[in-house]
Amino acid sequence: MRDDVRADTPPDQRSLKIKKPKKMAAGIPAVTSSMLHGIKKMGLVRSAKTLTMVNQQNGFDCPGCAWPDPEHRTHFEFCENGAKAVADEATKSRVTPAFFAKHSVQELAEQSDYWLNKQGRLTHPMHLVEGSSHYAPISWESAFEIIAAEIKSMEHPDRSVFYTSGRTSNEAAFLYQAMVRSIGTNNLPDCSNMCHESSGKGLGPTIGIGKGTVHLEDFNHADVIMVIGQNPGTNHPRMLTALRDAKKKGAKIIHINPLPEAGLERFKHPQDYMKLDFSTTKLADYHLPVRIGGDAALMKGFIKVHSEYGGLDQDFIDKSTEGFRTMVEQAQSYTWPVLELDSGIEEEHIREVGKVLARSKATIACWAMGLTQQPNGVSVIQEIVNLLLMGGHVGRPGAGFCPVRGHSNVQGDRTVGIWEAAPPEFIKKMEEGLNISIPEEHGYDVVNAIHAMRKGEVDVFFCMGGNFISATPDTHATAEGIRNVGLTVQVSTKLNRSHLVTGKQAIILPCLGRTELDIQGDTPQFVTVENSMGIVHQSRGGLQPASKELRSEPWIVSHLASHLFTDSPIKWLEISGNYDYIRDLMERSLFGFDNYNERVRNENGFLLPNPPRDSRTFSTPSGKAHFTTHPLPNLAVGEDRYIMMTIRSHDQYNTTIYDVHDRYRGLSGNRRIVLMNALDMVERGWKNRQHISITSHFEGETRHSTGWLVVAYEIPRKNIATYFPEANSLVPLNSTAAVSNTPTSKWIEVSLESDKSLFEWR
Ligand SMILES: Nc1nc2c(c(=O)[nH]1)N[C@H]1C(S)=C(S)[C@@H](COP(=O)(O)OP(=O)(O)OC[C@H]3O[C@@H](n4cnc5c(=O)[nH]c(N)nc54)[C@H](O)[C@@H]3O)O[C@H]1N2
Ligand SMILES: Nc1nc2c(c(=O)[nH]1)N[C@H]1C(S)=C(S)[C@@H](COP(=O)(O)OP(=O)(O)OC[C@H]3O[C@@H](n4cnc5c(=O)[nH]c(N)nc54)[C@H](O)[C@@H]3O)O[C@H]1N2
Ligand SMILES: [Mo]
Repeated sequence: MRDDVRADTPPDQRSLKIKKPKKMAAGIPAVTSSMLHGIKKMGLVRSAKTLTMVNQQNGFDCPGCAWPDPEHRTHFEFCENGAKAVADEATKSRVTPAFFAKHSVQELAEQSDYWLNKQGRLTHPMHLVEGSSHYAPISWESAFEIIAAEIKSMEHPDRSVFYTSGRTSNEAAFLYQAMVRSIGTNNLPDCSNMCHESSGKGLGPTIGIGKGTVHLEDFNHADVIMVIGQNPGTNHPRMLTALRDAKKKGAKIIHINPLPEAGLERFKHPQDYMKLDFSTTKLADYHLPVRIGGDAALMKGFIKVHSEYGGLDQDFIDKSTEGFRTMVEQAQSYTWPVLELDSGIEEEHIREVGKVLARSKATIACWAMGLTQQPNGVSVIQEIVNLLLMGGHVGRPGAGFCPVRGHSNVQGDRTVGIWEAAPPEFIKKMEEGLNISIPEEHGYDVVNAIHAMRKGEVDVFFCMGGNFISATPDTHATAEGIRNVGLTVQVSTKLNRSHLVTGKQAIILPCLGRTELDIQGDTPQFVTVENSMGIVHQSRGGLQPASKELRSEPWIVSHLASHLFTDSPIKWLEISGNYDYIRDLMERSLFGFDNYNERVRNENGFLLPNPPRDSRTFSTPSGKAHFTTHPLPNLAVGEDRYIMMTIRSHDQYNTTIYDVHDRYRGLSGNRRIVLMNALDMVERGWKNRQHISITSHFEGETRHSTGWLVVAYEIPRKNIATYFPEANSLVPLNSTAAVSNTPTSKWIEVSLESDKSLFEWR
C-alpha cells in the first residue's frame, strides 16, 4: 500500500550507487559543487551576485547554519552547503496559483520531498477550503480575516498553537511572540524543542546560562577541541576552517562519533586551492567510534583518569563549584569492563585520550545532535560539564562549551521570546515592555503540541516557517493530530509536506526569504540575527523578491495582529513600517538589548552578556557552577534488536532535500537506505542492496516501515543509521529525552526483517 503521508523515492535497487566514503571534505569539488548548484538554480549572473553578498557586512546572514563569521570577512566566507541553501531560496522556479490549479493536494502528497522542494518559490497566499481538493488563491486581507475570526471564536487562547522554525529574524520572532502572548497563551513550540533543547536544559542549571561560552577567537587559543556527536563537514562546513586554523596553532582534535565523518578525517580549504597550497590537513588526531548512546560511559572514563593524569584545577573547584566529590566518587565506582562495554571503546584508548584531556591547558567541547537527541541528552551534556569543570575549562581563553546550533537564528529566536517555558523574570520584563499581561502557565513544546492536537484540543495551528509534519517524530501519529485541527496556517518560502497534510482548512502565506530586499514604506529594512556564539548582527537582503505578492514576516505578524486586537498597547502597523521601532520595543522588553539600534549598527554587531565567559561567574542560585551526578543510561536491548540513529545526508537541509546524494559518504541515487556493520550483515546473510523492512519498538508498541535497502558501512556493531525525515515514521512520539522532552531521533530500538514484498509498496 502506498503511504499517503510519507511518499518517498521508490526503493529502486538500481538507482543506488555505492562508492568508497570520502576521507576529505571541501576543496575543489566543494567549490564546483556549490557553483553548479547556484548556476543550475539561479542562473549565472544572479548566482555570482548572490554568492558575493553572503555574510558580508552589507549583505545577508547565510541561511545555512548558525556558525559565526570571522571578524574580517572575505568573499569566500560561505561554504558549499551555505551556497546550496542560498541557491535553493534564490531559485528561478515558481509555485504559482496555476500550479495549484493543476495539481490536487492528494497528487502533490504523493510526490517526494525532493520533488516538492524543486518546484520553487511560493508566490501567492493560497487557501484550501474545507472539503476542497485544490488550493485556490486568496487575498492577504481575506486570509487575515479568516485567521483572526478562527482565533477569536476559540473557547480558550490555549486552543491555538504557534510554531517557529529557526530562520525567523529577531524582529519577526519578537513581534510574533508578542502577538501570541497578547492572545493569552504561551503555546510557542519551536524547532529547538527537537534540536538543542537538551543543551539549554543541561547548561542552565550547571553553569547558569543555557548557551555556549566560547568565541570564535577561542579556537585559536585551545589546546584540545572535542567534536562530539556532530558532522561539521556537512552541517557546519565553515567550522572546519576554525578547526584547521586551531590545528595549525597546535591544537589536538578529538572526534567522538560512531561514524568516521569525512570533514574530520581530512580537510582542504577551498581558498587554499586558490593559493595553490595543495596539502590537506588531517583534522582529527583521535577518532573514538563510540556506540550510539555510549558517550556518558566514555565521559565517566575520562573523569576517572582525570586526576590520575594531573588534570584538576583544585583552586577553581574549591572556589567556584559545588558537588565535585560526590560526582567523582560516583564515576570511580564504575568498573572498566562496564565502561568499555557501554562506550564501545577500550580502556587503553580511553586512557590515551583521557591523558591528552587532563594535560590540556584549555579545552573546548563542541557537540550537536548526536548527544541532544539521546534519551539521556541532558545528563550526557552535564557529564561534559563535569569533565570541563574539573580542569577549570570555562571562562578562560581557548576553553569552554560550544553547543553548535542548527538553524541560522534558532538561538536568537529563543533570546527574543520564542520559548514555551520562559522563566518568570523574563515574562515580567516582557509584560512591562509591551504593557500587556501574560499568563504564568507554560505552553506546549513540540511533542505536547502533537498530543494536544491528537486529543482534539487545538483549533488553530500556525507555523512561522519550518515543515512540522516532516520534522516531527511519528509521522503518522502527527498527521492524525494535524488533521484534527480546524485551521492550519503556514508562513513559508517553499512548498513542503506541511502544506499537504493539513487541518480542515489551510492557508499558505508566502514570505520573503533572507536573500531578498525588504522595503517598508520607501525604505529598505534590515533585520538582526544571533549566531551560535551570542553575537547579534544585521542581515540585509539584496535580491528582487520572488513575487510581488510576498510579504516580510514582521509585516505578516503585525497585519494579523491588527486584525486580532482592536485596542492594543502595541502599535502593530506603525512599528512594522520601520524595523527600528520594533528594535526600540525589544530594548524595553528584553534583558541585554540596551541601545539596540545603535549597537547593532556596529560593523560586527555586538555580544550578548555571558557571565561564565565574561567574568567566570555563574548565575545559579548558589552563584557556583555545579557538578552533577548521573547513573549511566541503560543501553541494553534484546538479542535481535539494533539501535538506529536518523541523520542528515550531505545534500539536504533538514526536511529540504537538495538532491538524492550523500557525497562524503559515497552514496547516491536513493535515500531509503540503512547503513549497517558488515559483520552484522554477514550474520544475517545479507549483501549490499538487501531489501528489508524496519520495525521500531517502544513500550510494547511497534511501528513498521517497508522499502529499505541495506548498505555496508563503518559503523559500530548493532548500530544502524537511516536518513531524516524518511525514517521519522519510526520515531515513537513518547520516546523523548528526560527533562528536555526532545524526541530521541538518535536512539530508536528496531528489528530488521528481510522483506521482498516492497514491490507492492511501489
Ligand atoms: N547542510 C546542512 N547543514 C545543516 C543542516 C542540514 O540539514 N544540512 N541542519 C542544521 C540543523 S537544524 C542542525 S541541528 C545541525 C545538525 O548538525 P549535526 O548534529 O552534525 O547533524 P546530524 O546529521 O543529525 O548528525 C549528528 C551526528 O551525530 C552522530 N551521532 C549519532 N548518535 C551519536 C551518539 O550516540 N554519540 C555520538 N558521539 N555521536 C552520535 C552521527 O553519526 C552524526 O555524525 O546542522 C545544521 N546545518
Ligand atoms: N528523525 C529526525 N528528526 C529531526 C531531526 C533529526 O536529526 N532526526 N532533527 C530535528 C532538528 S535538529 C530540527 S532543527 C528540526 C527542523 O525542523 P523545521 O525547522 O520545522 O524544518 P526545516 O526543514 O528546516 O523547514 C524547512 C521549510 O522552512 C521554510 N522556510 C525556509 N526559509 C524560510 C524563511 O526564511 N521564512 C519562513 N517563514 N519559512 C522558511 C520552507 O518552506 C521550507 O520548506 O527537525 C528535527 N527533526
Ligand atoms: Mo536543528
